[in-house]
Amino acid sequence: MIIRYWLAGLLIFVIEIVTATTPTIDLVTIQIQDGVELNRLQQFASDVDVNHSNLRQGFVTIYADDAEQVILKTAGFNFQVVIENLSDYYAQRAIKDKQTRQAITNSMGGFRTFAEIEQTLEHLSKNFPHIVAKFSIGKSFEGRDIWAIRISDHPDIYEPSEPTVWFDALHHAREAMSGESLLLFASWLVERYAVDLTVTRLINSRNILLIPCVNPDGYEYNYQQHPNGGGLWRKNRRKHNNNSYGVDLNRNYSWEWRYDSRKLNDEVYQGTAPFSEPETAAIRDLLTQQTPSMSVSVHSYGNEWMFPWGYSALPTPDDDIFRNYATKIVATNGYITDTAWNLYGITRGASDDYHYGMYKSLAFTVEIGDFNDGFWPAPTRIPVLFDTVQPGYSMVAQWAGAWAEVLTPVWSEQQGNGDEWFEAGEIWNLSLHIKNEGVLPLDAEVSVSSHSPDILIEDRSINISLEPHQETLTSPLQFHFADMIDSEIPYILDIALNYEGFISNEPLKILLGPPRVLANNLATVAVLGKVAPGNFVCIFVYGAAQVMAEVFWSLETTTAQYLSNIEGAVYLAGNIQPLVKGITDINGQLGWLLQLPQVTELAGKTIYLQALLDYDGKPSVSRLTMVRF
Ligand code: 0X9
Ligand code: CA
Ligand code: ZN
Repeated sequence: MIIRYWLAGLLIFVIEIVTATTPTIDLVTIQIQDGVELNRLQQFASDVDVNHSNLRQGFVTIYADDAEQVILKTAGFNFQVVIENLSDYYAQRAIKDKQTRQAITNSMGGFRTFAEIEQTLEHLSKNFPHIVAKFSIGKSFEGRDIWAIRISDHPDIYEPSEPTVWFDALHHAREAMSGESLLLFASWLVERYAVDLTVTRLINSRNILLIPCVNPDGYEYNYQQHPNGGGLWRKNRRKHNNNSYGVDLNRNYSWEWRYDSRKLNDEVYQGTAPFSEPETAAIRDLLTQQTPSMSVSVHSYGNEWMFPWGYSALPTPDDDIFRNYATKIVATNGYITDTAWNLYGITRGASDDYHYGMYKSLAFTVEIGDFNDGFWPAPTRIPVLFDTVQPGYSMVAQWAGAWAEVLTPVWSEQQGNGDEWFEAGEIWNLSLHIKNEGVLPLDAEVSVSSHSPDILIEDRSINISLEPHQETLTSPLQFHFADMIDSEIPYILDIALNYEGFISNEPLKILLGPPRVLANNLATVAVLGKVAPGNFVCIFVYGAAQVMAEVFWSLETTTAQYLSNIEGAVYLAGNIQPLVKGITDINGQLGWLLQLPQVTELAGKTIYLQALLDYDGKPSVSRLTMVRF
């Protein structure tokens, strides 16, 4: 039973007795002019839930009930209620959002309940037993299982010879997108096994450990209080003897942990001792057994990708390495990156400091989503937010061992006309520029092969040994281009990378002959009809009359990386067969009715179309046309 004081409009104190429900919480912003005011707020609000992520814009957000708002108002803070009853707001938003889209099946405002998380893990391990195993790493305070899955070949055993990459989420019960992102990542990986060579290499050569819900009690508590999503409980559910609850699990790790006389009901209460909580103790024990080389702890929200330290302003000895990796990751999603200290001020006892301090595991903490997403993003945002972190998760998994990255190739002409274009009869040398992006040494055998009799490549494999972060230019391989070859045709060669017992291929695209000049009669490609999986659309080419035209396509992801591929997009591997081919009619048109592939994954993706035209034997390319699914 909670007794709550309430200041009514008539200036009368009414004592309201509320049984078994928590007071409703509003989202409040407070303008902060300077450090003095921030300190004053922190004193007043030592047990109020303050989020600092907007401090740079001159305000903080507070999750405060009425009683707390009265205190703040009395103290003269310039505050504004932005959203009344935030839990309700989140739940209503989810319902509204759901009505505009049918695809959402998870019941807690679009997110999985704890029971649904258990089901998902069960299904993954039943449907993909050769690469997924589920196990409990220990029990929560209230006795729930803290589940983990390992995605690897031989998933039922821990293979110490393979590097471990660690992902965990939901230290904080209300950060719904964190756990969801790991479950989506698990599906993303297993669906690509034996389909995508890079993902297959990853699964075969790593222990990929996922712990989607570190705090099942807090998560379940939110479900009981707010079954449609929107719950705002953060900590675990340890019962203190004064009838308040919870320890902040991300303050309970032992690295530079300090007792700092926080109140029991403080949102960041650190516990009586490091690892006083069964949830963090379970993580600690798993870490000693299956120590990762890299880890990601997922939270929300803030669009941030941070790294240690959180307890100190000093840079870690590996600051350069952290920054290099993080910079590559945020190039894919536009998140902010820095040390936890620089982004959040001092935080002691957080998981990333422990992973790194104790084991030198390169540990990141991610805050998914922006201020509008909040703790319970609208369901339609779930796939979008997943796309912001999936490339980063994949990169971390790649870098956790040895990882060969093929950089821009270096060509030099040995015999030919001296210009920079590959032409019939010429001989060229290719040196591959390869970098070990991973944290473990790389020993690889590299070779290049051609599927075309027009390109003969010296048949030799090259051995390379690279320390972490080291790069090399291989000794040159010789290329002969046949005397009689069709110019203007894109050739896709294979770079085979053989290491850690697995061969993966990367495409190397080359174009023979000087680049085509855009003709005066520039052609365009148009798409008529609704671009959606399974739909029929008309593809038209408009150019000059009686011109030979072929339309090529390429599919790119929505991440920022696609920009680098636009140029030459028609030449991507797998897309070298034209989609439409023919001769434009007397009006300069060529049309085709086409059924788009029935793949839901295309939703939100962009397809590029480009026509290759032949004006009296002079080839040219059309403008690039973008169509969005
Ligand atoms: O306070 C936290 O635990 C994290 N923010 S959250 O809003 N998700 O609660 C930030 C932790 C920053 N410190 C470290 N990463 N060490
Ligand atoms: Ca394995
Ligand atoms: Zn958090």
